[in-house]
Amino acid sequence: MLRDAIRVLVANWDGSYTVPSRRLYPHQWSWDSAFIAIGHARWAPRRARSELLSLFGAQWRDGRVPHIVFNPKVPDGAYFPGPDFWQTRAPSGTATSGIIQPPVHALAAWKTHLAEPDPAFLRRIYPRLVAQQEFLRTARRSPEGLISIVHPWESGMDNSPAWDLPLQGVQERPTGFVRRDIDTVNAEERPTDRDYERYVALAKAYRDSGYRRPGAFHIEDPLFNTAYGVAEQALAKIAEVCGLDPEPHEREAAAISAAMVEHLYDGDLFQSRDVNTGHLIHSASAAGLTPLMLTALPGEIADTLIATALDRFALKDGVLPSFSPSAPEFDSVRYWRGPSWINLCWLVWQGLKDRRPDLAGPLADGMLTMVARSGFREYFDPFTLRGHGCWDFSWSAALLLDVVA
Ligand code: 2M8
Repeated sequence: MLRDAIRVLVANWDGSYTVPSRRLYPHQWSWDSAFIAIGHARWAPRRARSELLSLFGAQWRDGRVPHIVFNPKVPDGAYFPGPDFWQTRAPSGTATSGIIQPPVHALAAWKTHLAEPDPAFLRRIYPRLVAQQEFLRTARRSPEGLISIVHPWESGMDNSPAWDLPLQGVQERPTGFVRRDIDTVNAEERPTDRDYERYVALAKAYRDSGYRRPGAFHIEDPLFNTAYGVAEQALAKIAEVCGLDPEPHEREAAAISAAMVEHLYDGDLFQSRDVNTGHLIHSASAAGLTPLMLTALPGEIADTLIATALDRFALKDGVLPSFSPSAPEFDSVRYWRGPSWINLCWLVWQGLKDRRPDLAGPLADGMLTMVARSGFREYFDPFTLRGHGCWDFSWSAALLLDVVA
């Protein structure tokens, strides 16, 4: 299985970074590259460093790391929405999107360094990682101290049922675009056409504001905020290696953790908050379990989250669904509405390793079992373990290498 994981990563390598999958996602994606670097670190640390440096090569002047960096050699129209739609470039000249994804990159940089210590790499990437966080503080932080996203694609969990309610406010029905995703993958396993209309409408509105003004979708998401906090935890360690003061990062990590507990915790699970209405969006998304990664999370809240994971997400069985099967919106095959994803399992696994090794073990076994049963698929039916979405999906391979290391 390990040899197959490396084979997937080699096949998807593009010279300095890795595509998530050759046909469905033929460019560089932001949080994919972070997860992929974590896997590369286990067998080819040089590739892990290259993966991250190549992504940050497309960082914008304002510090944002775009969610897609387009490969100019890939024909226009191979992926929608492509460069023609986003109409923007990084200072390096490369065409990119204008939205972002969860900032899991500092963690990836730290894990890359742990696999093969390289202070020069850390010194090079540290200011870029800090600028990425700085963008979030400047452009996306609310008075409550939480970081917001402006598009479902920014959450990484595109069609999560948690977004059903806020998306109802998007009435426009843009026409004249052609989806490319359903050329490769069954339409029942992807977001609906109505979802896509809303994605396009939101992205257009944000683009037309010069990638500045949040619109109808303006959300504080627990996974994104967790990633932000985990980045500060990692930056504290990186700063120390670079001979810098870790304290501001430690303070920031504690502050985001406290803000999340105050504003996003519903007593069972962390929820998203709609900035436009000020209300929590009550859903049963596994994103709400990821705050287990925050070291400053109070012990009793971690215990409650674990109880929720056992009760509503069948954590003991080791195959964590992306949405609770006991909720009416659950769908075992449709993308982020229920299937089990290796990256989400991995994030929760990270949060459990120290707190509850007895539960982290089965979760690691669950990831191995899914892949052993169905290969390096994009996502898995949490009951039958059948694979869905594309084949030879990079982060499924990469994170597997980390799990078994
Ligand atoms: C999916 O998102 C893209 C848009 O960014 C898409 O559906 O085309 C999501 O699963 C996202 O989390 C992931 O980063 C991306 C590439 O794997 O695909």
